[in-house]
Amino acid sequence: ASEPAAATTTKWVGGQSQEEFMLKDMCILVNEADEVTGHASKKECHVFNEKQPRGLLHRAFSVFLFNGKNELMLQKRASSKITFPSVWTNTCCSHPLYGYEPSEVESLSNTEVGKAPGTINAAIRKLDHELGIRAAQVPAEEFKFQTRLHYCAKDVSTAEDGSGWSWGEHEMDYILLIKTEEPVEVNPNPEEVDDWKYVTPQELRAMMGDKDLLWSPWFRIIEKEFLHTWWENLDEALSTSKFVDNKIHKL
Ligand code: DMA
Ligand code: MN
Repeated sequence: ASEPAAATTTKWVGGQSQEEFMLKDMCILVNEADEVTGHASKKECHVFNEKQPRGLLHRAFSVFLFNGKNELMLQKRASSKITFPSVWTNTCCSHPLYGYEPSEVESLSNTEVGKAPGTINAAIRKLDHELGIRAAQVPAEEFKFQTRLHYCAKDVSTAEDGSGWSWGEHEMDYILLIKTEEPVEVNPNPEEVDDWKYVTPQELRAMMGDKDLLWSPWFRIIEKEFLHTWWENLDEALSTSKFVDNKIHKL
């Protein structure tokens, strides 16, 4: 057994099963105002059962990474993921965790609009772990926080076995945009990612119309409610705070 991959790893770290992450990752519990109330294992947070039919509300982040041509990088989650396997989604999603250096607990910056230091540190760590994107290619100052989404979704693929429990998500999701003018080198971690690709808005709409492809519930919400406004105005969304809000969108 070893510690979860640190932000300094060059590529993915093999031999760490998804089960280990479920027990070791300490997610940040929050209330509906996004105030920290404690922490709990990734497993405890994501179990939906009679005792906690909506799991435990915890902090998360969703990165939308664009290349110099304003194409969005999508990932297809690995079939070995315990929650929401084999679905297409945004570039990278995960949770800010307790016990990491640099700290992942800080919420929105008090001094700078569009900065969310804790989740940005977590995003840099996970872009490396999931996609092998080096920290040097995604510096903290290039990320732009846009808004928070509070949503809950049961993983229906794990709900149909009659056991009375399933996996699910109940999150306070920080949405982060980043554009890299230099092409990023991608080395996907096969324990996390089955496929990835860059798409234009037209290509995304065509993919979402393909009945054979599955999509994460959080990506569907973000795509419907927010994504295209930011994408159509990407340089403005990144360089100004026109689209940033401190609200919590419950959807
Ligand atoms: C959780 O992502 C976060 C969101 C926004 C769904 P995940 O299941 O990919 O987390 P991890 O990468 O830590 O398994
Ligand atoms: Mn989660």
